[in-house]
Amino acid sequence: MSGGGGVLGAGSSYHRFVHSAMEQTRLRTALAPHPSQEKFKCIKANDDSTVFGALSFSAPKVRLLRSLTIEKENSVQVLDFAAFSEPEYDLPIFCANAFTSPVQSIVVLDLNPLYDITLYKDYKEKYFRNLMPLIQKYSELLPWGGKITSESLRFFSPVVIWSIFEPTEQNHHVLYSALMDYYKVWLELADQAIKENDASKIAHNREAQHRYLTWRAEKDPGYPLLKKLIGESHAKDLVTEFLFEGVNSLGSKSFLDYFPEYARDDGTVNKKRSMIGKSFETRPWDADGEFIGGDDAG
Ligand code: BLA
Repeated sequence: MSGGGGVLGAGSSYHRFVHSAMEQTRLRTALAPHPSQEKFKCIKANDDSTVFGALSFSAPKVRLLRSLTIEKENSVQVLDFAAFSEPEYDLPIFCANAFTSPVQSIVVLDLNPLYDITLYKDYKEKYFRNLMPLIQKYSELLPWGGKITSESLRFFSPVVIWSIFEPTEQNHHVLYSALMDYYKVWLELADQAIKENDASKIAHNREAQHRYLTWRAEKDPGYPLLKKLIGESHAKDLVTEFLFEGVNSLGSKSFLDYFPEYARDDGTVNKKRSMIGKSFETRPWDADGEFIGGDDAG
């Protein structure tokens, strides 16, 4: 029950996840080190008690598979693990983010859809129709975390696990199991993915991924902590060249091209995370993955 013990439990479960996820990946595909690996393998924090772990690879069909862990003994534990396909595939983005302090763990685990599934029904059919049992399995054990930055919902799927819970061994055991279940599903989808040949569809996939990277590189909730731990310029490098690598190469549109509602009168980006505010007190999808939270926004 003690907070410290819980935090240690969280750290070991994040490392165990990264280790097992890499093992599962190697069983299915050939990983090559990503160019960003060399530069970021030894990130040094401002204080000696914080340890960073960074890994990045590419593989057939996979443009970037990267993992960041941060551990500060008896204080915080962070996991940021993501996988992005090559633009020739419209695969969802594997997204596992967890921030654990002595009092709580904040978790987002999802197969982030490349396309807004309320608009792209066929995309939803293709990927999410069959995945709904995943969320039925976890929605009680890892309950909806309450109000959330409204803009974030656009990047989430109906199987998203958004949860805030006490960092106990037991809860982290469940989280580990969910992380592995979701990652194995992503690996299976990657296995089955068929290469797109239509240039306009490939361009569409590329832009959708770039829009996602642009959002997260600018508005990720982890950024203030990264700045505190390694300083502003290193944090910026980590975000643009490692965590969301591709933001400066996959497309040329700017944050404000994609998200003009953040424009200030002087043409700069509004620093607020959200223009709409937080909403969605309860899970805004039903058991069939239909969005039911529409009226709640705003
Ligand atoms: C909080 N992290 C949050 C919250 C979300 C996310 C939704 C709750 C606050 C909010 O509603 O904005 C995560 N948001 C996401 C993700 C997406 C998104 C994954 O839009 C994807 C599209 N979190 C990390 C890392 C750190 C981290 C790497 O993933 C630290 C290095 C920290 N997250 C962190 C902290 C909070 C948080 C400190 C609580 C403080 C806050 O809300 O700003």
